Amino acid sequence: MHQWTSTTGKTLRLEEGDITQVEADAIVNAANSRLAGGAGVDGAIHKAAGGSVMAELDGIRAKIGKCEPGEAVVTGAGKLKARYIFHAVGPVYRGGEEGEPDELASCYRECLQLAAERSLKTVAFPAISTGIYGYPMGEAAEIAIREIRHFLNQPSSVEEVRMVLFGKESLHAFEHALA
Ligand code: AR6
Repeated sequence: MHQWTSTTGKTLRLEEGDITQVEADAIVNAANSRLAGGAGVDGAIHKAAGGSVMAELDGIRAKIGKCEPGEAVVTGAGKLKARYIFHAVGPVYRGGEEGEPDELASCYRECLQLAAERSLKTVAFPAISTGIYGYPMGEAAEIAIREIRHFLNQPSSVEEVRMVLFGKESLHAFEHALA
């Protein structure tokens, strides 16, 4: 299954792809607490968006210090085909019993809330924490899908959420969780 529709006609869509190429009101980044950039999707997003995004993060860092796991900060999207980037900090997986599921769920909730506060219609997520941070794909997919469905069943401006998955294996794990 690639798509799910809420009772109110809002959709969650799963697709394989590169999130830097996606057109959406907001794109979510899988960042780190220092908001310092890095490898993985974080590196790809900064490279594609250009230096304005890191310059904005420098300002945010100067104000708030670091961003805790489960939280997210907002910047513009530079050269990407989006209005905003939501930089969400996922948990580092340490076995799953040290609060990681709640922190990961919080990333999705926070970003969806940020979208609603800005009256956005479309949001695209990567599979936060499932790369360098080691979260098992199947467990992460269950959490992401549960939180997105719950959110889309409530009234808000958000009409479509896209999970942009890097590779067939991630796509299949999310399809399995959605089914
Ligand atoms: N589009 C969509 N998904 C992608 C892309 C892309 N272009 N590139 C990678 N992925 P990761 P994390 C997938 O490691 O686990 C960074 O250094 C990837 O296959 O990017 O949250 C940060 O600065 C995986 O499924 O993020 C942090 O220090 C998913 O995105 C740390 O890594 C997340 O993998 C965050 O680790």
